[in-house]
Amino acid sequence: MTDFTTFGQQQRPQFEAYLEQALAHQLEEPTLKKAMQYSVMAGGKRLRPLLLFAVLESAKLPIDLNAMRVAGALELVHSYSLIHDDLPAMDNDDLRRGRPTNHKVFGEAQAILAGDGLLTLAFDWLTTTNLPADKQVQLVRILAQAAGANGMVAGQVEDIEGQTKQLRLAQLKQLHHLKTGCLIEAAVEMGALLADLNPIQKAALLTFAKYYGLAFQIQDDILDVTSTAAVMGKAVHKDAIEQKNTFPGLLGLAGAQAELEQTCQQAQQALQSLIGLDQTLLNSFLSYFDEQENK
Ligand code: GRG
Repeated sequence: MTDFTTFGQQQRPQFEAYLEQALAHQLEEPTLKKAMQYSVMAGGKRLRPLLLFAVLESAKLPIDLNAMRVAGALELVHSYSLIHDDLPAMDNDDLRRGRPTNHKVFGEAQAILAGDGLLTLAFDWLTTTNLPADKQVQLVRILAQAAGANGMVAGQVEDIEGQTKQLRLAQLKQLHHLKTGCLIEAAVEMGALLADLNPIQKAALLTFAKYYGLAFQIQDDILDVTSTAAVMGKAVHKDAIEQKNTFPGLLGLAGAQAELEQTCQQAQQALQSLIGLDQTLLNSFLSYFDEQENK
């Protein structure tokens, strides 16, 4: 039986080798190439590709070159979103994954263009697999809807607007559903499409992804509080809890932890309703949250 950690260790090297050679082979303009490679090849968990691969694995299907390219498209969009999110006009972050952010290295204009290049390249990749044309079109539509104006971009808008007002819990959940959940759901939906799953299996997987994405965000907010407390002491811990528009801010730390647990249970229940697929690997993706809590 493979668990999330082992699966990640097995899959990341070949996926990253795929990304590296595809970018090296396809990109021409040297400055843009460096800036795009800098962010895509900067590590990260590769969570969205791993989710897509795990859906294939649950259906006992091979992770072939088509799957690599489709998962690659997801990772390109994710990388673009992080580059743009870090820009001075957005979160104004200097560090990402322990390294200077893209705009700190290449300048703001090149970072914007690197993001533009990655977003566009993702759709190029989706239309250059060996899959039938109708599947390619469906993949393009799933990714465009998840990443676009009714998905991740809308989430970013709500996030920016939320900086000046207090959100209610339902609004906070909606914001995160758009900002991070949609792309996580797209990863699972694209996997389901590649695996030719039936509508009932697809619906169960999408429900799993919905709760998984939410759990991911609740945990990110909890870790912000607990890691700040660990590094800076209790006073900052209190400040971090009181941050508005976070799960600990709205529910308190214990309340956010209870919400995380309940959300993980809902994700698990969705998997239990899956018929005809091996749910063990996807289920183990939930243990990631326990592992992070105990770090
Ligand atoms: C700029 C249109 C636009 C969108 C940006 C996804 C996003 C929207 C911003 C990310 C900001 C952020 C820190 C969100 C919290 C969720 C989170 C921890 C995202 C980072 O995704 P991971 O953890 O990143 O999968 P790695 O580094 O593992 O790839």
